[in-house]
Amino acid sequence: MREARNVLLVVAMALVVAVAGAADVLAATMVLRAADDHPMDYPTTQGLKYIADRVRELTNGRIEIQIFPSAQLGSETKTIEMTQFGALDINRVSIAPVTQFVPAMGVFAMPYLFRDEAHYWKVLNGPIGAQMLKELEKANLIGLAYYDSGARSFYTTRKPIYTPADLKGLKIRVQRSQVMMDVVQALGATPVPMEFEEVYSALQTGVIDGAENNPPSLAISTSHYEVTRYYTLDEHVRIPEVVLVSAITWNKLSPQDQAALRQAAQESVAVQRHLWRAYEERAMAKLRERGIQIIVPDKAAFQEAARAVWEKYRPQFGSLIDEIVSAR
Ligand code: GTR
Repeated sequence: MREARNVLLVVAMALVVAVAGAADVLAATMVLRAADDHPMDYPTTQGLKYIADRVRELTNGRIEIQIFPSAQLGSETKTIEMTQFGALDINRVSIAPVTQFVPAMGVFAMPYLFRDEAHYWKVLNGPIGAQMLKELEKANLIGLAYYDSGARSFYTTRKPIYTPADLKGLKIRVQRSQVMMDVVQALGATPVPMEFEEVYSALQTGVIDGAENNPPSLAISTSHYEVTRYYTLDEHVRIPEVVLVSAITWNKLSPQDQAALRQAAQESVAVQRHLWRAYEERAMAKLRERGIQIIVPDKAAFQEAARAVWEKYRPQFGSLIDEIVSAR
């Protein structure tokens, strides 16, 4: 009798342990939400997709990342705020709107700062890039990786732009960023800050005369090209994209899971950059096909006009501008 009771007890205990174990596994499954304002097949969103797949693999399925493309969760400004207070876990955004919350990041929006793509990656992958990611922490954001965003150039609906003088009197949409307002103003236009999602109808209805962006954003992510006639490749800024994690989410992760997320994000850079190159070519081909007039201006006059922005920001950014320029 006593033996039978003992056996029962052992079986009951084993059951309790098994159920607790299963609950443990269940409790450890975490779903993180990630946002991007581009469609699912865009290079940045595909970067997030790589992160999701790799994190699932590295954590044996304990961390599941759901991706919300096409600004489904809101504009960049709104999603950055959500990331700050933990309502969103992961967010891929342009650094321009981030400057509203982390002004130091504005150094990357200095016009004609990077000589070329090699210089850009040298800086982002070096100590300055790391220092800037650290700055994000002051705003409750963890920066995991930079993505390529090429160079931004002006596109207009009614008037071709050959020199900064042609921009005079034109209303040009800018991202929500004081630095970008200053850049576009220094180049001669009247900046109109607006979220990305509002630009198409503003171009169509003539609320603005143009905007500025890289070729894939103009020709593939959006249909802005449908209401655009001229694209002037003045390439005034090369603002990186960044993958952010909410510090609130970050602090809930074990060191191993943080490392998995970091590793996945770092690996995703090569994927994003590879796709980016193809998208730039595809975008330019599409613009030509659609009969958008592509203007290759003499950049010297644009560079000259843009100097005013460097001077304005030198007191704020200190030697950082020169350090970036001299990085080799
Ligand atoms: C794109 C960037 C988007 C968004 C957009 C804009 O280049 O990838 O995230 O910032 O520009 O102009 O709003």
